[in-house]
Amino acid sequence: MAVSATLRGTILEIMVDNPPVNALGHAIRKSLLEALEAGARQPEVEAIVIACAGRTFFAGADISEFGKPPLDPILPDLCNAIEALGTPVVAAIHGTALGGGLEVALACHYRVAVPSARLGLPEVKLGLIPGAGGTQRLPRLVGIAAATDMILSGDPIPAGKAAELGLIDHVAEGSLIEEAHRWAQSIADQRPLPRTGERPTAGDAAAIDRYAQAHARKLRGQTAPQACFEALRAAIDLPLAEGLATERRLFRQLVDGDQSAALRHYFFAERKAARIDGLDASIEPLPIETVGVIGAGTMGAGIAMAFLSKGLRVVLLETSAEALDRGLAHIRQTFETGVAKGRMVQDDCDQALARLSTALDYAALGSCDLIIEAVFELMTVKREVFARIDAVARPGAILATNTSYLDIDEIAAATGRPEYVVGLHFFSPANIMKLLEVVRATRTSSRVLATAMALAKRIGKIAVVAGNGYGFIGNRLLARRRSEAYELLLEGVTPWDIDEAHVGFGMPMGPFRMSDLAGVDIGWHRDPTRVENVRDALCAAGRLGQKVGRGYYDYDEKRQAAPSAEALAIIDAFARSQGRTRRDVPRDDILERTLYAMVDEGARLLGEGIAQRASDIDVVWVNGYGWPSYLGGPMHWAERTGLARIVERLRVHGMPVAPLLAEKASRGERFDDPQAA
Ligand code: 3H9
Repeated sequence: MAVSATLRGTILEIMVDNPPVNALGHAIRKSLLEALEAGARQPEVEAIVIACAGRTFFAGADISEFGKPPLDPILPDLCNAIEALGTPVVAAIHGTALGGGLEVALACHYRVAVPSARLGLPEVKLGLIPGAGGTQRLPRLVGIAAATDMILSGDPIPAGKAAELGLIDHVAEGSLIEEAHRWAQSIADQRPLPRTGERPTAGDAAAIDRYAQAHARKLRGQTAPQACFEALRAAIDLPLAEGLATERRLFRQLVDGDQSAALRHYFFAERKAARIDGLDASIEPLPIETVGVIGAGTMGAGIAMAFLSKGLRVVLLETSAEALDRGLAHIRQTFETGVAKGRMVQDDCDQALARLSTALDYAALGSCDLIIEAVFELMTVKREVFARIDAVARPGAILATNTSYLDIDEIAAATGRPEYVVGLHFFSPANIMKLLEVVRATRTSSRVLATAMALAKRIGKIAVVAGNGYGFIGNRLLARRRSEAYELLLEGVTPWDIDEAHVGFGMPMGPFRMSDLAGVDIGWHRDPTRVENVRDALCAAGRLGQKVGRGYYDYDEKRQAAPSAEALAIIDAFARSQGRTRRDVPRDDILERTLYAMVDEGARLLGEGIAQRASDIDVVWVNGYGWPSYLGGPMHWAERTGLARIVERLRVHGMPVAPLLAEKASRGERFDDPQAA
């Protein structure tokens, strides 16, 4: 039985057991309501405790039910029914009380939680507002300012903070169930029951306006935050019943909209990315405790920090003491800033630094379980480094490369153990960015792959498996977008027009601002006499990007970008040297050509088996390249746009169409369905 009721003395304990996270699907809602109503009818029941079995209290509504017709009792009705009961109800919370789970708890008359519990309303991250009373009950309990923070950020708060805010009544230091029972007993005869309707909302709309102003940039383009603001205003202005009706109306609009569909797609996509098709799930990962990192530049230091902060030991190797000192100083400063900003406690910082050792000699890597190189992106250099690692690494150690484009089979061939070689493509700054492309080379063993995935999870990364092909998943799409953007430049479109179109679409930055920031010379052959594309022309003129104050844009001392006449002249001269003539490009074509090209490239990745599934490509672009999550990632967005339309427009533009894309479009099929098993 997923919902069971046990009478202990005069307290009825309702226990819900719906693994893995006690989502409030239809069957649970129905049984829970029946159990509550039956309990309230029993004269001997003085109070009711609702608790959950397994690892967590309710993690919210069942997300997979959204987009389908709602089934009674819907969650708002269940919550209203709980609050209306004449018998006091106590929520006993452990793990996470999220979304609809917290809303059930808010509808209860009292809340008891263990210190490790976390409480939150993450609906905004799914493109929704809390839809079962959260926007009305939470502000009436904790005030408008705290409720605005919780609802708009979507981030959960710990039990201690929740107790301070009055969101929970008692922190259970001992056994949750026992303390919840005692608490229930202690309040059993208190009347009137503390119900939401009787409470005014503390605070005023100024807190909402302040939040909206402070986060305007982050919330740009999204529908759910605006609806959250409106619902919160209703909590100030309207009586409870009307506020709840406003919330329901807004929730319905959002749940049927494109943005929530995209964010829900993304939620499942991220979880599905962890699965490797055809890999035996029972394979035990290899134990990894000590990681060797070669190269202490920005990337190497970032990778070292990613491991250090999650409890692993790191041996950092460089070719000179100066380079090591620079890397060490960078690591120390980053950790100390983390402490100063409250992201890390001093003790953890000290321990992380204590787990770090440095070396100038490869022999020091001999005891490492995993060795990862972050050296210069050149095949000859990588192969030389791998041959040296191979000579010192212990048998069974994993040898990883952080290359972003190079052929890993070729790198692996420099060793005598290609089955132990894998790509671990971190994104910069590696201590912050969540994405990790795990690249499976031809001979990478299943166990090494399984170890890489497990390790990624351990250090808090979202790992996506890619096959060994130029640029893997992320950079391959990036390269395709870039080459189409270069084409547009040659036809006379300015870099700023292209950037503006992408920012208007929802990207944090356009391709040319991004190139300036990363360095226009990334991947440049460094021969100023060899000018084969726009990038070469700019580099030859010393326009290497923001670091030198000039790239596609000119930068002032405050790093403010201004369109550069000189860059435009260089592009123009290069276009003429190629015999290209300017033409009028309609604004809509900018996005069509650059983004549809990416979709086409994504379809090629699927066709070649470099990406396992379309949703993996979405996870890479949302996490690594700032594709707005509310547009679901390029492949989901393509499906919403219509694959047939994309194919038609690619043909109009005279651009190639991948066979898989043409096939899916002509059959009216999707790429794949991340909710499917
Ligand atoms: C809501 O409540 C709306 C209401 O306001 C109004 C309604 C009218 N539903 O993340 P994990 C699955 S909106 C369905 O790997 P963890 C998940 O797909 C909801 N499935 O575990 C995965 O399946 P699989 C607001 C769900 O320990 C498995 O459970 N709530 C749901 O790393 C394990 O998940 C949220 O947004 C769900 N609600 O993290 C909370 N949740 O194994 C969403 C999980 O097949 N959930 N699954 O891949 C989470 O944030 C995390 O799952 C949680 C556990 C922190 C709870």
